[in-house]
Amino acid sequence: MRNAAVGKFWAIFFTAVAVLAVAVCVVAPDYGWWFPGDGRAHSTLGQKIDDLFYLILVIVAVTFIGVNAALGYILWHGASLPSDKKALFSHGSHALEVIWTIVPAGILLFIALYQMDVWAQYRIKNFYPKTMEPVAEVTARQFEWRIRYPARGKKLMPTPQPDDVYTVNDLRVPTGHPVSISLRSDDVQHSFFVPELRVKQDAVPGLVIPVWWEMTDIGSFELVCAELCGWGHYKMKARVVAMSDEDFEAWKSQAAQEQFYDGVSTKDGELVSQSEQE
Ligand SMILES: [Cu+2]
Repeated sequence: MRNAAVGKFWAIFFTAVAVLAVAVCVVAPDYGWWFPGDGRAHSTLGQKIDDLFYLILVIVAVTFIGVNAALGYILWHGASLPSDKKALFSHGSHALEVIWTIVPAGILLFIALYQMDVWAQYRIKNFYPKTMEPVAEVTARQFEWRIRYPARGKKLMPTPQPDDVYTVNDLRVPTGHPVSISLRSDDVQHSFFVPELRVKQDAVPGLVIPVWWEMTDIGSFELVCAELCGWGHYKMKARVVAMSDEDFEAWKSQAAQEQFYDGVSTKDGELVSQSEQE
């Protein structure tokens, strides 16, 4: 015996769940629920990656709404039938099977081709920006990020130089033009992940991997390790600090001065020890 009221309740219930899911998705970008930080990508390529995400989301949403509308209709229709009416038995439909195989295959092929441009810019050297400033070498190790910068006005060399500037867990980069880092690992496999830039790259022992991006905003962004690399994996938290060109250069001078300070400095031509300064 069919109970029409119960049947209609479920029809409404399942439709309401789908409507709620769609509503949550519609407001999600405004609340920053999709993406980390304030919900915006802070790199140029990151914004293109987000566009791809939203494109796929729209395709999925249209499918979801279609499927749930059909489900709701069938539940409601079934509940409304007279209780002595027999159910219709179907062995399936060949034509339908073919359609719902070909259409998703076509959509997947479209996505695969459509995203190739962004993928190439992200990963293939020939498609990297022509003017790209190598700012630092970033070495992942258990359990921190060691960063080596060339001295102010100098180029980053593949091997350490006497006047290089070093930091730990503090990656400074200029904003508004493409920059790159050389990513290495000292021990095991790590992963360089800056969620707010949509940048993620494995650090592989023995390889020097260039990673580039272009900051769109000044600010401080979380850098984490995204590859379980040992007991202290969770500790590999650092910052990427995006600065203006002038601030970046000034910071570099300052950092070099602090690094090479030997406890004695000259003031009016005299040697002054650190304790005599304030
Ligand atoms: Cu790690």
